[in-house]
Amino acid sequence: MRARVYKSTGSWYSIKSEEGVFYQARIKGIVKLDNRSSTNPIAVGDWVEYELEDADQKSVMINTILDRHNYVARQSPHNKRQQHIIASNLDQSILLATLKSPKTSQGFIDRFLISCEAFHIPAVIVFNKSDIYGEQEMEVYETMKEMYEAIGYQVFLISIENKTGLDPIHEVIKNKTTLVSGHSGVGKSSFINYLFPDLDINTQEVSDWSGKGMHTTTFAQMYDLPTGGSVIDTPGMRELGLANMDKEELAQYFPEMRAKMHGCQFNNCQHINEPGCAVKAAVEKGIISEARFFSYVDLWHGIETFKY
Ligand SMILES: Nc1nc2c(ncn2[C@@H]2O[C@H](COP(=O)(O)OP(=O)(O)O)[C@@H](O)[C@H]2O)c(=O)[nH]1
Ligand SMILES: [Mg+2]
Ligand SMILES: [Zn+2]
Repeated sequence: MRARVYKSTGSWYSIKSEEGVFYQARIKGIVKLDNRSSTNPIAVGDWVEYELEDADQKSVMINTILDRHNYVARQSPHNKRQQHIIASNLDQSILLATLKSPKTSQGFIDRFLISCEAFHIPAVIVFNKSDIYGEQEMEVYETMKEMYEAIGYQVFLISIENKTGLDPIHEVIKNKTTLVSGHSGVGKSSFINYLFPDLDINTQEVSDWSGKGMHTTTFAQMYDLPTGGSVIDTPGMRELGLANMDKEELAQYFPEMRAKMHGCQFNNCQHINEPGCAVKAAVEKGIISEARFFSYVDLWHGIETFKY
């Protein structure tokens, strides 16, 4: 019997069967693991096979993980070679960004887009908090919109506070599995609360019971939309990692560079200093945005050349 994973705490999983029934499930002894370098065997979004262990259906066991179409992962903080799968089987990822309180940098947006390209997940950029944007922020927004749309990304402007700009977002997420990401403070929880008002998720950080520290859950969770489709909330996630990316592959994840690099004189051109570089020629002609190219150069220098 097949089900999809809606929540994973590492020790138990909330799964929804194809008949629409939710179960709390555990992993049976040996589960086929196709991703051995991962710290977590089962992630939100996974399709699994399960069995009911006893007649009263209290004990549900997952025995197989079906192949993932795609997934997003971040590097394990404990072991650089291991990755932690955040979510799988995604149709797209929405990056919530803001141009004020807090300001999302272009570098952050580009790193996110590159990760999505590397994970084969279409990305959508949604700028929130339009209600507090002045003339200057609106100019930045227009520039960014033009720049990202020119290379194939959808860009939207919303205010969750004022409930403006949200109709196109409903169209974008309808009947799809969407991962929501973004910096802390951009309105992810507010967005989830807007979509699912019955959930009453806390906005901002909440103190834990001891009152000593700030506690936020880091478990990703999937919610079904009334219009069809589902949304995955990842409370603890700041950014997707560029884990294990080689310098040589980086340019591939810039769609506008990908479109030009076949014209470079050297087929191993890194588009930094090489003669006959079609990418740099396109930057000089204004066909490729200079700001995006600077992001590339920055990231390229940041990737360690040392390989395991
Ligand atoms: N002005 C304004 N504030 C917003 C908007 N959306 C969310 N906020 C506020 O931004 C703060 C952070 O929101 P939250 O949803 O907790 O962000 P998260 O950290 O991404 O989950 C809260 O005080 C929200 O009320 C918006 O559209 N406009
Ligand atoms: Mg939040
Ligand atoms: Zn080149």
